[in-house]
Amino acid sequence: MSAEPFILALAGGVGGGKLARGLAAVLPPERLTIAVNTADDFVHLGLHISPDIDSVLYALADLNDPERGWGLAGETWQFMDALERLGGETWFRLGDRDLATHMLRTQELAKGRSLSEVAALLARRLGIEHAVVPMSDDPVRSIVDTDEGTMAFQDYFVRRKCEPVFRGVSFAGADKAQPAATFATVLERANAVVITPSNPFVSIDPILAVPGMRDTLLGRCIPVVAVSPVVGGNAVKGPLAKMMRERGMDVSPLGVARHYGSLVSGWIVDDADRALAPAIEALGCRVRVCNTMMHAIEDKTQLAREAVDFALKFAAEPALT
Ligand code: FO1
Repeated sequence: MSAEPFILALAGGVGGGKLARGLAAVLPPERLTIAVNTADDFVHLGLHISPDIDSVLYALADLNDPERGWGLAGETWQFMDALERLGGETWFRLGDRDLATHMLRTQELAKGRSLSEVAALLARRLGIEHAVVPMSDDPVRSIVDTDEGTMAFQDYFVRRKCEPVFRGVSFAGADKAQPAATFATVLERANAVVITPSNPFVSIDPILAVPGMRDTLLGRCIPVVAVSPVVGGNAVKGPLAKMMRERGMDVSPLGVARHYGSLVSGWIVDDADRALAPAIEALGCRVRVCNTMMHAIEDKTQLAREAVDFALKFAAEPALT
């Protein structure tokens, strides 16, 4: 392991942004790249929306709204109110300040720039030095399979508030997508990968569905450390717990570990799930138990330190027999 290890982080929405912020606090730009899910993207009201890219950018710029988990702090909704009055679609909330991001992205894409170039432009303009790269510059879209049939991701996640019974998700366009150039380069250079505590089904699996991603990760034989997005077993609220229950999975770090299989070599689980460590180790993974709840920046930074330290120790120790 080089003295200056290079970390590749895989991130989705809310949980991804929090740990990305922590990683950016402990690693300089030359030692960290964050690859982000784009399968939540969609064109809405004529604007290209990239929710997970924006969640990560806003988190890195300390502009995100911590209560909502998405969009900007101090946001106003005049545009939405005016659109409502005109009978327009307001189920997907676009704040007045957030609108600027979508407008700029849509304009740049219309000029022929790639998602990667737009992400880099926005990062630069927001004063972010760390590299935030889309998983692909080609369109990949999560199509959610439910008891009511298939639906586009934002229709399931936002318009229907995840009410339909979750049956699975496919990734339209993944078979023809290429990893974004920067992502492919970083994948070859990284000394370790950190999978942030994002939704496995709709934030991390789309990244892994990009052709060659999973094989490259496995082939590189580098530590892949993941922070469990589930804490405290069934006590977990929110869409992920419901999705896991509807897939008949244990709503626990063990259930998530089984989902990722041999791709992840090291799990970080919360103190609340310490009792599950042996069962996860029995899958052939190493386990580190610590606080994984991220509220203040100190939590994000401490968890990032744990993840990087765990990944680097890994590389130092012989693989599990
Ligand atoms: N999530 C919601 O639950 N309701 C919304 O109205 C909503 C609007 C929105 C606008 C911009 C953006 O970047 C994200 C937004 N999100 C909203 C979150 C988004 O659906 C999720 O962050 C991801 O797609 C899943 O991680």
